[in-house]
Amino acid sequence: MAWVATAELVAAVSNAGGLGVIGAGQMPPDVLREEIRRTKSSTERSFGVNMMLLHPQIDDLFQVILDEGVPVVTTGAGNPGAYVPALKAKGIKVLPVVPSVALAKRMERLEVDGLIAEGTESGGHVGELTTLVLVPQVVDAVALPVIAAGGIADGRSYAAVLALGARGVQVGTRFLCATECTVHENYKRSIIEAKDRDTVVSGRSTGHPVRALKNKLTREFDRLEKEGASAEELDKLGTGKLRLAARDGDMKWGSVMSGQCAGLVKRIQPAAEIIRELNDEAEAVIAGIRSLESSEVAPLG
Ligand code: TUI
Repeated sequence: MAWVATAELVAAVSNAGGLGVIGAGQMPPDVLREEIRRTKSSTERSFGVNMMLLHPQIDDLFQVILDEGVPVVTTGAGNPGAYVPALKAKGIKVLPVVPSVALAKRMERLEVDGLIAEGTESGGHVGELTTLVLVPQVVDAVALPVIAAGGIADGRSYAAVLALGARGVQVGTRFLCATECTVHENYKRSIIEAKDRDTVVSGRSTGHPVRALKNKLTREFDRLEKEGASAEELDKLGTGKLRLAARDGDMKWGSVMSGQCAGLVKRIQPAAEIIRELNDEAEAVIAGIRSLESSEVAPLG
């Protein structure tokens, strides 16, 4: 997300063996150009940029991507069909986020390189289906590699989505609490203190539902939605609110976007340590399941 996945975090993730992804979100084009350049100066490794397709200057942002020669582009909050040919012509790998099988199939016809199947557990802009049901249906529907997203914060959920057929994971909320993540410390503390039911989805009536930690802003959203406020009014209330939370640390009126897995995030730690823990835990979980097969309590006999 913009103001969250900035060059510092992206370079740290890529340097630790992951694929760091800059969140272009609501960034102006010149700020995105600067983030890409800052990332390139901090890592020799591959990295990506996530393009939020509702951005009012989305054409200009894609021009920045083409000019700067980014290795990987992921897209969110819409259908990136119009931009895929130009990206592919430049040799840029394209991985759209899909919330449904229908969009997954449409993307496969455009010959994208892979898909990110993102369940509604995730933070920010969300679809309807859970990761548990979305990932296997997308895996069955396409021949592309599928990355799972939404609700993945530890080695158990990582192993679980591998079982569903995913080839990798996209992790958001846990990296909010990476040492290198530049969000305000209030944001990190709110994630660490969050419990299982502390997120809510606002703005369903606008067509752009967003999951965030419950606060005064989400309650005001609820109130206005119940009163039948227009999509314009609601969009206006949401504008600039992620920045307010991430940069200014306003946990009351900022949009503290977070996945439902915030309750699993316990501490601030370096990105490299998060990646190591995820890998080690997933391996241990998979080994544990294998050992169950030969034990007396094997569920399948
Ligand atoms: O995009 C995200 N997460 C985000 S975007 C964001 S900033 C924002 N600003 C204003 C309004 C809303 C959000 C914060 N977090 N995740 C990827 C994602 N994409 N989740 C769901 C989708 C999605 C939804 C519908 C992708 C495609 C889609 O297609 C509809 C269609 O055209 O078929």
